[in-house]
Amino acid sequence: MNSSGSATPLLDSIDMPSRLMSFSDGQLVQLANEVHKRIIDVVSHNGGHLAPSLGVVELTLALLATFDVAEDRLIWDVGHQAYAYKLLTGRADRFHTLRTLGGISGFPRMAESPYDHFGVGHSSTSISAALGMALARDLSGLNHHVIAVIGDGSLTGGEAFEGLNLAGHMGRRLIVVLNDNEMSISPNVGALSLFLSRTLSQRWVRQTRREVLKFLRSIPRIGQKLAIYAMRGEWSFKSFFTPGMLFEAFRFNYIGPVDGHDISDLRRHLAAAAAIEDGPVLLHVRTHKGKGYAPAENNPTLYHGIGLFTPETGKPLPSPAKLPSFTRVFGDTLKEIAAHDDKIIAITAAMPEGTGTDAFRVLYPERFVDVGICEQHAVTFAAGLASQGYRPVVAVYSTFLQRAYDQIVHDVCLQNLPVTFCVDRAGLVGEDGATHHGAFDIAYMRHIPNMRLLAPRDEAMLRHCLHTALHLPAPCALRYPRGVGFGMPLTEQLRVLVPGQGEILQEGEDVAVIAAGNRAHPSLEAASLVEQEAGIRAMVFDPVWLKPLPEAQLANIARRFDRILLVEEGVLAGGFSSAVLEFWNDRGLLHGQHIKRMGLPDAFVEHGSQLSLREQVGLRCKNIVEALMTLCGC
Ligand SMILES: Cc1ncc(C[n+]2csc(CCOP(=O)(O)OP(=O)(O)O)c2C)c(N)n1
Repeated sequence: MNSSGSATPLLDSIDMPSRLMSFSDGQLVQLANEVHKRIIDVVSHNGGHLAPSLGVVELTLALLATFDVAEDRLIWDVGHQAYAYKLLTGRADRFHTLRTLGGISGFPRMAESPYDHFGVGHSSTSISAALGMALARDLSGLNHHVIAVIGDGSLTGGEAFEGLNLAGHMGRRLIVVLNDNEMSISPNVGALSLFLSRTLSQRWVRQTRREVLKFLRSIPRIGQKLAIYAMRGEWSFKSFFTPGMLFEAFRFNYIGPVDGHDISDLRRHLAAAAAIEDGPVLLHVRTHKGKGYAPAENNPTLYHGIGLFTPETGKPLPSPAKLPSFTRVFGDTLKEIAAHDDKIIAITAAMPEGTGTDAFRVLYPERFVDVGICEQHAVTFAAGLASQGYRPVVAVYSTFLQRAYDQIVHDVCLQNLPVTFCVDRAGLVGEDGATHHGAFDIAYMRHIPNMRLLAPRDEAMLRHCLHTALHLPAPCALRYPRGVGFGMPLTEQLRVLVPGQGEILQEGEDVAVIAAGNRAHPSLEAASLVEQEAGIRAMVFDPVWLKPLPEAQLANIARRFDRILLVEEGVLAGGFSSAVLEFWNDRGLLHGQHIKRMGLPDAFVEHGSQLSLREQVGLRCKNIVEALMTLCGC
């Protein structure tokens, strides 16, 4: 703490990011320490992407000391590493609200700050967006820099290569900073990651370079000239043996690798990159994920996205919930089923821990595939396996599966291949916000021919749904939410559910509640509350299958009830209740019933706790109670 009483005096003094351009390297080092502290402090209270953000503090400072982001455009890939950037671009006073309802977002958002030049959250988009901005700049006769910062994990996504490919072809002035920490959320995978980490050969390159120059200089008369000629070609020589070779093939100038924690070196190399006028340049920066905070450095996967923890020790705070998460139940059930079926292959797109397939990886390494951050590829790869008699299980978050829509249609469903999609984080995910909610999966899958869609209401049903999906000779998706289950026993013998057959959870005469997936239990609770409070007897029906719909049971409900409530945690537009209304309409079953639909609005829901967001959109038990009361005229 200094005499002003602040533990972060330099950080507090920054009113605009361009201030950093006049800082000495020493000041930037001090600032980096302050930024580290603030990030650790706030993330320990709010949770968030700690290790990625700590790993790029020095890089962020060097970027802001080199480029004027009031003019220059800076695009962070994924954007989970942009906490230091947020702190230094006018958001230090609000940084404590990170990821909370009404607070600042965990990802760059154009609506949040003029310094957030592009909204992100899903990976591998930065080069494409930056290239678009570079072309716009040139067409507008402007002269600013455009910089994309992309991690080595995000570089495994195909779109990144589509960007590199076009950038090399167009030859526009563009800077791509590759933040290479050899990690995705888990250690990075694929041939590319092996290629990028050719550290041994670099040492060899330096040694060889010295020896070659020594030899050339020793040649009488022409030796010195030859050495100069060779040095001119140094970058290409070096890049021939290092990762530069790859980027030069894409017609990028390549600089690096550079130590991503050495601020003065970074400044020098960023300035060199900025000076390159002819075409795109890739600056290869090596960083250590979690840098400066031992717990995160030692376990970057755990601290990639962490909940609350004690800053002094790094120890995660015990979560109040003792129940297993849907993710864990899925992972355990998959292991259980796979023990008797060696055709099952688990596939993840860079999220073994997040999807609960990490334990499967340990048991069946030869039947587990992490494809990298490439959901499209994961789906077609699974289709290939399924076409050869295997039973691929693609475990993926709802929001990321959006990317693979065409692959689901064209490669899986059109050929009716038995790929099982385990769609985690369906519904509201909470603090990660608008880029991460699983709002659209029902709407983007229910209209695809041959697709089956299951929505387990709790963790016990999740087990049966997975078992059922793996018995179907067809594509099937099951969607389940983020978070813990409802405390259901998990010992029941696995059963195969009958397609298109829902379950009446409670009988009633006054009103029917049709509640999909994780809204079934809150609906049951609401039904018991309205009975206690107003004597209303509500029937509660869980459709289980969102496709094929439980048509006979739904038809029966439409005939029996004048008041019907439909509840789902997905967008109303084109979602489950839309499907039910279409069905009732097409069968002539609508006869003036009072029907109310509850679901996600036609608007992007922002960030906050799951509870606060359910409150905001009106999907909590108490909202269901209110809706039932209103429907029944109470
Ligand atoms: C399309 C998509 N799939 C999955 C994710 C989840 N995800 C967020 S960050 C990340 C790893 C990114 O690795 P890298 O780009 O190397 O950045 P680092 O965290 O190592 O700094 C993944 C898989 C995502 N954001 N987008």
